[in-house]
Amino acid sequence: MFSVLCSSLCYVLLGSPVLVFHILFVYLCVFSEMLDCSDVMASGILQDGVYSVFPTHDLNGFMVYCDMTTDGGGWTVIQRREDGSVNFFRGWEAYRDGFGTTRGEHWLGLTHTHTHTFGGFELRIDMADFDNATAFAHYGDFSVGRDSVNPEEDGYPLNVDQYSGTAGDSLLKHSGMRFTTKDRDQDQSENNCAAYYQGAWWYRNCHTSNLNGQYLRGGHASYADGVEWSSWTGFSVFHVNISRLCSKTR
Ligand SMILES: [Ca+2]
Repeated sequence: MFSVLCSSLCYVLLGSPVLVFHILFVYLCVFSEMLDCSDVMASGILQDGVYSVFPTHDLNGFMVYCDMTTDGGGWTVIQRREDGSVNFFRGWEAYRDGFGTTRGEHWLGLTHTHTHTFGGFELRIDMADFDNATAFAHYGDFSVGRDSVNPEEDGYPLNVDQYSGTAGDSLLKHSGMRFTTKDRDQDQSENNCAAYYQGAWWYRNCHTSNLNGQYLRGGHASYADGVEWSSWTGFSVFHVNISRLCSKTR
């Protein structure tokens, strides 16, 4: 009875029940697309891999690597270093748009990370050294450019809070900072921290972590310009072999 009534009403309002069906179908399709890896997991997909996600503020969507096994799964990988195969010493446009390969070393990109972490997200950073020792840092609150009307103009500022983990905190001092690359200095140093420390990060003056720094393959004599997480690695004794930043809906 309801469907008959609805069809009649729709027909009167819009002139064609076919058009109504079409609108309803499109609506369901748009809203059944996955917002992030948590959403992919909630749909019953439990395998690590590359999936399309469509965050609320990015209806075109993009491909991400989802980790469905670590710490409950549902993690979207934002950054991965593991073998030094990809050059991370790049400029603003590369860090804004992303680079590398989703299944290997890559940076998801500041724009995608911004749209993807728009609601309440958490951040997990997993690291390993060259002796296969591992450590992690978890932040219960994470976003990039959350309060920005124009996030690129604002420099995609980082927000992190609520640390826990085994690696120690090396990121809270970067909270509130804008992103600096070798060709866009937005840090609080008189130098360009990205050029000085061979990376790209939410530098202050300059850093306690530098996970986009040079892949130096072990110990290094140079100061703080490798893949660094100072509360775990120090700055020059050895550097991080594997690093991975992941985010998940809170
Ligand atoms: Ca500066």
